[in-house]
Amino acid sequence: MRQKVSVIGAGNVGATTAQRLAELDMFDLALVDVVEGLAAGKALDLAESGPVIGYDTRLTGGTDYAITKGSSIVVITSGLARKPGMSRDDLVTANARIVSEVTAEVVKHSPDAVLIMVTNPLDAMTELALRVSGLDRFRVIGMAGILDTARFRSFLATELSVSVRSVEAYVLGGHGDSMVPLRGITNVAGVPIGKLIEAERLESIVQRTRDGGAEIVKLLKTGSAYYAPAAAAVQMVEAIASDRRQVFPSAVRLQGEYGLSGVVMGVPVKLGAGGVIEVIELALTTAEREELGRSAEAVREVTALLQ
Ligand code: TXD
Repeated sequence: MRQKVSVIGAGNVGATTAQRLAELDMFDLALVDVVEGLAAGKALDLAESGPVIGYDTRLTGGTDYAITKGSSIVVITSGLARKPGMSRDDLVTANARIVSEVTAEVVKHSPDAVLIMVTNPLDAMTELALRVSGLDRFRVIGMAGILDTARFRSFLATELSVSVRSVEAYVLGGHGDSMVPLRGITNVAGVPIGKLIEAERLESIVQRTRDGGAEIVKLLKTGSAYYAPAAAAVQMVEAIASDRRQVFPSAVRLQGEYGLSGVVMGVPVKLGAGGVIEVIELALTTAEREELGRSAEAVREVTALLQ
């Protein structure tokens, strides 16, 4: 029997995630959205793509969480996306209501699921889902670090005219303006990035990474990025479902790691069966450690709005 994966929210990120998952031909999929007909229609459309692409993924869509019963992984994308001029944090009140309601329904039908959170503000919504679900901190994981790191890697690859595959980097911290690209360990085929790009230029690439989401919101005008976010969420699903034990930056609640506690933010984690297997502690420079501390403060401020 195939593992069941559910995607909540059949909007841009949710539907694109479902499409990529369907094409993997590994899972049974359920797609839920509050808008009548939206998830059912997209699930049917995706099922009808199977004969052309060549997959047998069984897809169900609807508004009733009964279709998600027995999921081993649930990706939560439901909520409002940013409009031009809005910060991710502006979404907190509206999305908190949606994420609480959705998380409660999800765990009622799949008490043993691993939850991958996507809704913004990401770190606060992951904290909220932890509280509502009562699940272990290693089973409720936020997707942002893979995306932020992918943006950084893609800008560096373009700058140096080298394959994205040869650029190694990590972006840690909160998913917001305070995110922390680790300049110290970023390298191209082992050569430190500081030896390849002069400091001022590197800082402008770091800043473009921080503004990567806003750059796309400004271009699209009616919504935010979804191809790269969906690709990142699917990479997490695959690593967990196949117990790959691959290390990715992801948001988890810290309990002493990196000297921080009681705050959800992006750190490198080993993803495998059951979610996070361990948090990896990288050796950071003093400046990076300070930046991470400041990022934790920024996340705490937004998370405090939840009460
Ligand atoms: O890095 C990241 N984590 C992110 C986060 C990258 C990209 C997008 N990010 C956030 O994900 C974004 O700021 C939003 O908060 C979510 C979803 O973004 P998306 O672009 O998919 O938004 P859409 O297209 O508006 O889709 C949201 C769907 C839409 O179909 C709504 O009808 C549905 O969510 N929705 C609900 N579904 C179920 N239940 C409830 N209550 C509900 N409310 C809205």
